[in-house]
Amino acid sequence: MDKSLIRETAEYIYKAQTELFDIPKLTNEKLPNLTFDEAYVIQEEVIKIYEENGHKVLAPKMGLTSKAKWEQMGVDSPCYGYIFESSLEEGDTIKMSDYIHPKVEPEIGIVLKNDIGGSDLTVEDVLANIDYVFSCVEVIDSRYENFNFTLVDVIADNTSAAGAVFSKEKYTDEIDLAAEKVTLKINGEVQEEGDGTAVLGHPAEAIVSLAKLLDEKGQVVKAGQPIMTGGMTGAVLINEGDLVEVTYSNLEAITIKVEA
Ligand code: OOG
Ligand code: MG
Repeated sequence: MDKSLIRETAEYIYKAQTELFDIPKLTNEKLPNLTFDEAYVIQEEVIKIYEENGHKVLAPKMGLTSKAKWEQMGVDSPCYGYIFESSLEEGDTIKMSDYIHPKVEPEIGIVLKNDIGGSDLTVEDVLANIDYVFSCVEVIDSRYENFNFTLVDVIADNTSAAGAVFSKEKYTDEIDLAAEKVTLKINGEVQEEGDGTAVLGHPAEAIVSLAKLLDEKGQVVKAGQPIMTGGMTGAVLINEGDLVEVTYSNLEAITIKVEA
């Protein structure tokens, strides 16, 4: 793919992301033969455009790490994207007007105390290097019509990253993340339930997967970044007026009011 096509495609996605309109997935017509490596190159260019516009990368995030998500989205390979400092929603409200067609998904976040990486990293290595964990709700907002995409499309679109709400609590004591249970309620009704084993068997496995993907680019997973490990359940579309309540067995509950 030549440089001008990469830039043009990244600008197309950036415009959809920031001006809030949906677009057909790239593989429909624009780039039917888009490869995995090209998709990450487009994603990198999208991130670059955000940075040119004053946004600061906060952390990488993993996506499509659970069977619940694979079944819901029809894509069964983990992938990564990035969130920005500006992606973090302050307080306990979000606005529909900031999004195209947002969905929420409960996740577990991990912060490392040391940089770790390599293709032979293990869950034990990750566990030995955790600084703290936290609960989080990702607000995903695919730029593609009806959240319809293939793996390469969603990678180019920065894995539908849009917003996130983090718990205030940071847990430095050991918590069995695989056993951690979560319930997602909307307006008092249970929509989704899951646990940490849903995330590749253990949320730390998402960091292993991230390390492998980054290793191919000669990069490591950095200390200090709040990394979301991927939806533990299917994601749920939200609407104006909704009250989203996510409760965990040990981690802090997160409540979000959806405003206009
Ligand atoms: C892709 C984003 C996936 C997750 O946690 O699985 C993701 C999507 O479902 O739109 O962030
Ligand atoms: Mg997610």
